Amino acid sequence: MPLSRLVTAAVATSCLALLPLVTASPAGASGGPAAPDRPLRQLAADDHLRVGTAVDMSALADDSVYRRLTGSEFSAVTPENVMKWESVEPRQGEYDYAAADHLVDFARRHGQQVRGHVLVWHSQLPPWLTSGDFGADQLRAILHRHITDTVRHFRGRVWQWDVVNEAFNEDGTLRDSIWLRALGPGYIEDAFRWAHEADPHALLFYNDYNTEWTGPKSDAVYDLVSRLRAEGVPIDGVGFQGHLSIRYDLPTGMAANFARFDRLGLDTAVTEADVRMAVPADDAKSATQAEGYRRLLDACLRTPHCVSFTVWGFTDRYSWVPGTFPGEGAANLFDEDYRPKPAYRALESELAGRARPRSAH
Ligand code: 9MR
Repeated sequence: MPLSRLVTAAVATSCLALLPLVTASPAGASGGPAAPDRPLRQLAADDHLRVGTAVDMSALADDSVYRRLTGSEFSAVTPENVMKWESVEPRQGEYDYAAADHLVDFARRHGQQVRGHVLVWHSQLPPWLTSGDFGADQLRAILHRHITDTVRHFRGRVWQWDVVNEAFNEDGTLRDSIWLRALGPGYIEDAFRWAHEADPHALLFYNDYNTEWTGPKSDAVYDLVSRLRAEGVPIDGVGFQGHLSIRYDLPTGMAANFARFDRLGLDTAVTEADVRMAVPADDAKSATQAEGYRRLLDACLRTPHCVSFTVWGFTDRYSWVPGTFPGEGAANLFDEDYRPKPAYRALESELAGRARPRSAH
């Protein structure tokens, strides 16, 4: 994708009609924002789609408006951080699943599915593991045990697992990581086999970013999952994270890219959608952002077995973006005061305007 072309005002003006229809009171104030007419989860159900959000557990505990919208707007949740290795096994052999269990219980009470995130990743590993000076055999045993214990713990309660996350570089080569270095590329198929043994009913996903469109990275993912399918490795789906920025041209050709994975017999999902911008936001940027969200959802809805569309947080009040991209933010569906943005309205009208039939592989 070309990196430098700036968005044009033409895109911006086309969406100015999508003004927020409801107003919000600040977080925590009694009442909070009026609920939209039909929440996203209801509209998505008509299209046989789960609509999800990543959940920040501190916000869920402390902010009643956040808690209410998490339950009312979404039919799936992903723990933003609390199922990651550094959270569930901060000291070797001492598991702490309390925060993740709390979210899984919340999901059950609200009729939501859970995306388990994440089993094998190069990031957010506990220090005992990264500085442990383990040999290859030991690391293989440690990884096997982590996958087995964690998937067993949530057995029957997690719908989809991100088994392997972000294993590729932008040029399609395998990312250098503790796992690749010690175990070689075979760690990927081992991880899927071990996860399947621990919960044969969970849907097992490969998940990555900048793979929504075709290019060296998504081609590499395609080659990998084609081979895994051909070899009978238990992989069920591919997740496209969907972290976009309006600094670049919005991606095109996403539906065609998703379709080739669908044709392999795999489910697909948008797993971490957000569309960031240089702050402060203005009407033109918000309209471009809305179009970014709309395109991601459109690609999913056009793909027969795209089973869920998850946003990586839903309010600008809590977002990973400003901490990672200084000067950027405002990436979510609701602003910091829980006012729905044009992006929310774009998803709403996209969901309401479709009638996607149920489809099974
Ligand atoms: O949103 C997560 C943030 O709170 C963490 O600090 C960060 C650490 O790497 O991870 C963020 O979530 C990432 C996700 O787990 C994998 N894909 C990219 C996400 C955004 O960085």
